[in-house]
Amino acid sequence: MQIKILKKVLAANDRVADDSRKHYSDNGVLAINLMSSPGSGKTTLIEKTIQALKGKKRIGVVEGDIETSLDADKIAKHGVPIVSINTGPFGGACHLEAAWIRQAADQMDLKEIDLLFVENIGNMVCPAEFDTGSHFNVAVLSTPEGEDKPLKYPLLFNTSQVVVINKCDLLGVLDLDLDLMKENIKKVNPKAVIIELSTKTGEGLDKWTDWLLKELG
Ligand SMILES: Nc1nc2c(ncn2[C@@H]2O[C@H](COP(=O)(O)OP(=O)(O)OP(=O)(O)O)[C@@H](O)[C@H]2O)c(=O)[nH]1
Ligand SMILES: [Mg+2]
Repeated sequence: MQIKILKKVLAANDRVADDSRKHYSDNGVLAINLMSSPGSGKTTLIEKTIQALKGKKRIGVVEGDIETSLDADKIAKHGVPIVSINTGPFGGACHLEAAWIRQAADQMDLKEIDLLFVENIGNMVCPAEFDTGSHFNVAVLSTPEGEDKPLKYPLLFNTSQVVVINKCDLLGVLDLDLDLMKENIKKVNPKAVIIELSTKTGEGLDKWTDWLLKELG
């Protein structure tokens, strides 16, 4: 019975997601869903991308968090359209559904943006189960999290077209085997585009913005 209900929820979400994807495309918006464990650097990556693409591309953000407007406040300082979704008052869901994101996006003038970032709720499990209606899923994996995470949380990595390895500035002080981390990503998703960067130093950020600009056309 529970399985049947979950299947229904996912099927309903998939329908909204497909409709939203078309809606974003029709309005000339590329939607990117960022997923990761808490603290890998999703918000920082969005902030640095806004700064890097200033004057070139117009960015809007849907910020997902269980509680607080802390991330939304950080993004708002950059003067871009931002709508925050807190799931705490509605049972504290650990993921975002396509319909909630669509409601948030509908509060923006989509004609005024080129790129919509969705920052999903920080965890490596639930967000990967729900199609958000975005065009691309991006997993952010930071170096201190360890080489094994792609193997332990495969769904996140095989539903993501891009994996950003963040906090590469820390490689010198960690015992991380970066080659093994990349091997493990490829094991669960051979087609994944892997981008190594540090939002702190800015190294590698151009590879990320180049990928975005290519997809934006
Ligand atoms: N050293 C280093 N620190 C970083 C880097 N990127 C982000 N951080 C730091 O990591 C911490 C968490 O970054 P956030 O951007 O808040 O992470 P998040 O994924 O948005 O976290 P949640 O929204 O809680 O899931 C902050 O203190 C950032 O300053 C990086 O490339 N190098
Ligand atoms: Mg964040």
